[in-house]
Amino acid sequence: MNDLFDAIEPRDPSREVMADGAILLRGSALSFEADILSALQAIVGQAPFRHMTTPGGYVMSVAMTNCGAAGWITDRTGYRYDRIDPESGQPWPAMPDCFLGLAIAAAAEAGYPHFVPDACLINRYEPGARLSLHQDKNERDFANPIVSVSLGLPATFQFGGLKRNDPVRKFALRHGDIAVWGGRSRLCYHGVPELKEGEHEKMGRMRINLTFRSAL
Ligand code: MD3
Ligand code: FE
Repeated sequence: MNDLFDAIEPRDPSREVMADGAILLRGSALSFEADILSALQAIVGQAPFRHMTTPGGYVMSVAMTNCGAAGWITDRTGYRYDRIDPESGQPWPAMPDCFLGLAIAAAAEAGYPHFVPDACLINRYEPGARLSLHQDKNERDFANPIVSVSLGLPATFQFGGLKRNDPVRKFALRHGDIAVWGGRSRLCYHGVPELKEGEHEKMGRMRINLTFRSAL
């Protein structure tokens, strides 16, 4: 059936199916690079990157900020979405139109035509930073996918199953790659092992990942 489909409509080489519901669109953000980077600069001016503390008392090696109606936060009391940035006491910066348009277009391309994000978590990795294996389950409705945009240094991404001990597969995520995680992949465990040392021509010594969510 897949072969028949490919014969009619040849597979787009920039599109990879990672798992049921998980689609990788290689380089899809590259044509919006300049708009994304200037929007990012404005967001970080209002809501700077910070290292949050987990409920267990660990300071995360990944620095984070948010834009949109809600932002993901963690502190000693737990993980949650909040409309207010706890550092400023103000609402998170608005979601820029170029972020919103990119996320909606990528989700539609991956087969989720109704996705409208209300939150964008922005992760900054410097060499050595890592995100241990976890599930994203603070969002209200898991029928909505998550869209991620990778910028800067390349990272290995670990993609597991519905149980923490399920085997993981590894994918390289590079500058400009967009991935959409929905359906049967939505609650899969995933993580990013220590970022390797390097220097990216546009982003310098870091990796930034935008994850668009329908949280509220
Ligand atoms: C698979 N971020 O912010 S993006 C996160 O590269 C997060 O910063 C990683 O995991 C990063 O929660 C990975 C890819 C990603 C995001 C969400 C997912 C993969 C996902 C949700 C479900 C399954
Ligand atoms: Fe995650």
